[in-house]
Amino acid sequence: MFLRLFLILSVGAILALPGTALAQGAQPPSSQLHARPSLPPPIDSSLASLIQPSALSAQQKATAQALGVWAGPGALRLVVEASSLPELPPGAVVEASMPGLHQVRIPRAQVEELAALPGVQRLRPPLPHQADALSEGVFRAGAFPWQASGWDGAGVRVAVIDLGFTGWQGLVGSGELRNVTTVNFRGDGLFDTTNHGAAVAEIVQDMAPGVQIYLLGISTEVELANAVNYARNQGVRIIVHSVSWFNTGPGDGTGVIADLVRSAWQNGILWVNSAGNQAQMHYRGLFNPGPNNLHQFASGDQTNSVFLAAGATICGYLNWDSWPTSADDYDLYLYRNGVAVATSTNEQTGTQAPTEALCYQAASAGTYDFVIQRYNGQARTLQLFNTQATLERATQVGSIVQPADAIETLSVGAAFWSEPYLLEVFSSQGPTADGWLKPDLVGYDGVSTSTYGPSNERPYLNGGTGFFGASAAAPHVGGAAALLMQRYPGWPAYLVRDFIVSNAIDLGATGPDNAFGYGRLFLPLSAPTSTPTSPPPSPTPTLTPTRTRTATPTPTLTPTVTPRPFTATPTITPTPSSTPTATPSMPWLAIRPTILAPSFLGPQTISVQWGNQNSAGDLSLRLTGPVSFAGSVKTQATPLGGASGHYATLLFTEASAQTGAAFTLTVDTQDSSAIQAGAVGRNLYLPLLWRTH
Ligand SMILES: [Ca+2]
Ligand SMILES: [Ca+2]
Ligand SMILES: [Ca+2]
Repeated sequence: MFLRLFLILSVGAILALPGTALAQGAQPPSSQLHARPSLPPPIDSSLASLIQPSALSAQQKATAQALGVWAGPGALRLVVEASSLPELPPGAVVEASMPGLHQVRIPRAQVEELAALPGVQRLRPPLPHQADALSEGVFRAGAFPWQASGWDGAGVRVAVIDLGFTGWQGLVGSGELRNVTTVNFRGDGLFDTTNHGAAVAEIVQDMAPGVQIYLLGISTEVELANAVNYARNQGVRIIVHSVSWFNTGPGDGTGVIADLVRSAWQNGILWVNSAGNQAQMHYRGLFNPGPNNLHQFASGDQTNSVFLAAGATICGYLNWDSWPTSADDYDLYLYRNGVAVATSTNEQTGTQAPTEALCYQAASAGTYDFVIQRYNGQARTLQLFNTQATLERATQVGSIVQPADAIETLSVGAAFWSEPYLLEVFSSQGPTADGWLKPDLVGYDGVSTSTYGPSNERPYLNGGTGFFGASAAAPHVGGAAALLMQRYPGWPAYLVRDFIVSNAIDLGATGPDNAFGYGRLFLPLSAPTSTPTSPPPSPTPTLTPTRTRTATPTPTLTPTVTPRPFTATPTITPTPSSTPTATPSMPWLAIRPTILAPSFLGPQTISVQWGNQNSAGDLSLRLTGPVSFAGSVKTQATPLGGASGHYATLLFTEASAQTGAAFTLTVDTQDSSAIQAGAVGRNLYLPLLWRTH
């Protein structure tokens, strides 16, 4: 009741403003210098030049549009203030009403007649508003020149798969969202559990206003799988999933969620995922036994503490590196003042996943302590995520979430949208558990949306407002991909991905790094001079270890911003059409680097992967620079053996090598060639040159 009263008062205050407000510092207008238009008293003066019967000039039309009253050359759309609406002049139409206010479309020549009717208190434009809350990232990403050139993603289908879309109808009504199809895959039927997905979708359409957008609601991995199937059958080419999953795999691109990414990739879909906001809410370390078999997060410290507000709900997710099933048994506890307030003590006897998970709502404000105990088994590398608070001992390295760890995923970290594009402190970082570069690049956050409000141009740590998190960054990249798919309709997903990654603008440490990936999103308008460089990530199932789980872990997920309670009932509008996209069949060849941070002192594993190759002949590798294969040789050759596959070998830095010395690795098959540049003591670069013979 109080809220309703407040809203009424607020509207009243806004209604009173136009007649009384004066810009600070402005001088009051002089009636002697500016004659007032002679209008019937109910008519707002801004309408004076628009209600004459002759044709409007271009300038007057623009004025009418800016006022929000344009309803075609001969008519205006006005708000009538009247307790009850009298019988209207011929040609006038009531479009909508609420108590005391009526929206009317009326021929311009009849406005004065309407104003003279009994009971009409005022005729005016709608209250001032701006149609689009446009993400600042659209400019930073270079998308405006694309849009101006006609590349707006038209014809490209993009699915935002998220936990909820509260407010999406309003966004359609205000034009923030267009060409929308909604389908809810949630078993609970709720579509409005959070407005997170609506904000994500807004950014996709800021970047690519012409796309056809699918809002697909999910809350479990089963529903996610259904949503991905649906998207594939609809001919969706881009999935934007700003959701972090935990305890679904070891962080090496395997697991149930990564498998969904892979199946989408094999069907030609580019999957753009937020890297996660976990950099300060992640710990990784080898089990170091202390008293009572408790893990020592540091020498003598068996607690990893967080501060919680009263009523805050925290979840902790522990896993260790004995996937997919484990006989090593660890348990997770949350303590308060030496007393366990939440526990997760599942048995791991060889057939269960190596995971524990607990959630707890803090009864009082204060310090809470995560504690990990080894119940049984070997020392393992432990990984602990939480959803709520900065850890006393956080590990930024490797804080990437799932499925952003999969090579097929285009994984997007968060940089603030304004120069100098600082990495957000919470933006999850690579490498993956098996050492690959992640994220692939960073997008923009802290941006304005209708859903989360405008940016105040401050970063998160400085009281920023707007849409923060990797969740905001990912849809900038998804929208960028749509622009490319429209402009280059023949490009398979991996070429689109490659263009985006190879045109990112480097940030942070020189070259690709595990904080910014390849840098920040930017789309140069100039067409590429040749087929884009560098290879696709591996789409071949042979690269994925076969997993035979006897127990299914329970994945848990959180949106990467805090959800809000749902406020309305869901609406479902499925669309039946279907144009699946073919799987790319071009021959490809990729060199996967091990991430050699902080310095490349060798030996280091290099992996070569290929697909769609003529299987005859050899895979040939050769090196230049102060780097050798085993036996101090510069070349290797091995039979390819199949149309797809992979091969791994070791690189050694020669004793004479100077830090920074350049080297290259070239790999050839009959069909393809890949060249990788690197420098001793620095991270390797993903392949920079690639061609198909
Ligand atoms: Ca501690
Ligand atoms: Ca256990
Ligand atoms: Ca960099």
